[in-house]
Amino acid sequence: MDANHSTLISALRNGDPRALARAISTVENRATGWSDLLKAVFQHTGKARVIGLTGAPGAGKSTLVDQLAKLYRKQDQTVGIIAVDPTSPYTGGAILGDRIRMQDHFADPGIYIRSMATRGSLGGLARTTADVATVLDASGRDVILIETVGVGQDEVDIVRLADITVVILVPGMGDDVQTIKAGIMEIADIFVINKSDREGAERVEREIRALQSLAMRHDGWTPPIVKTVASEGEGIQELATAITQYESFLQKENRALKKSVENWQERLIDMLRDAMLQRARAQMSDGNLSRLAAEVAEHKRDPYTVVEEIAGGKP
Ligand SMILES: Nc1nc2c(ncn2[C@@H]2O[C@H](COP(=O)(O)OP(=O)(O)OP(=O)(O)O)[C@@H](O)[C@H]2O)c(=O)[nH]1
Ligand SMILES: [Mg+2]
Repeated sequence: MDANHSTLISALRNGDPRALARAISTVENRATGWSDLLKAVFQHTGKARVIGLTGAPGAGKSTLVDQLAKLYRKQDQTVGIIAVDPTSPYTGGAILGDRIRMQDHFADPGIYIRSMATRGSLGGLARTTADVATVLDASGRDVILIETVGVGQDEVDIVRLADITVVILVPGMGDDVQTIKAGIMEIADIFVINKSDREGAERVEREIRALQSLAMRHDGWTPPIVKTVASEGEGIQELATAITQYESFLQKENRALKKSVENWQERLIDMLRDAMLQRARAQMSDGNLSRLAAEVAEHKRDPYTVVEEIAGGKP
């Protein structure tokens, strides 16, 4: 590691926001030294509470994240926010909204907000988000809030890296419980029914309860349901309490460690897949690949043997 890098790391660990921004960019863009940086800071991580918040577009995730951040700041905790932008064309508006809200915290270095683009994410979205969270953790942020739109596997993978997953539902709007992806329902540690000022909040609650009665979680935790009106700050304290209660639950019987082992099992496989693919690609020039593809297309060679040869043997 060069001197520049160690300076960056010590500034980062001292909570310097400029160092933080630079370190995150390095990791996000996979710029020179990104993996050395992560290697060097990893030992300093694992202290932050990572909270993932997911829900349909427009459910009020950003508003809720904003309110939670304010509450944690009142408790003198430092906050890092990662907003993972949805791929939908509505993002433009959402990003603008986020920017406007960010002004509230503009003068407060205790809140650091990073928006991440889904497109052009070099290392895979879930992987990059995890790495950015690691950098925030290393910088000494007490709480890391990750906002994602709960639409696909990517989001499920992202929330998997969180210690606590909050799934946000809203009454009406056609995104009732049934239409929310089953995968997302299963990962909820806490349910929030936001926009409870609207009609139908009770119905959503009944639907969640009905689903919960069908399948119990293997750890015995029943995710609580918190009703909020994020835009008015209502129910935020209750949400924070629910988060604390789940944290205490995790502390018992080594559950936090068990959960972390499970998460790392998934993440290590992801990382291995990336690393091996990169190695294979490095060994194989583009020309090589198209030559092999041509040979397979012309049935001169079978693809199974080709892949085995590149991977260095039978699996
Ligand atoms: N009536 C009502 N409106 C709310 C509530 N919470 C948020 N909103 C409004 O809902 C709109 C969307 O809120 P956001 O926080 O941007 O929602 P989001 O889930 O982050 O949206 P995306 O990031 O685009 O998916 C905004 O106009 C908010 O002011 C609430 O509890 N009640
Ligand atoms: Mg948002």
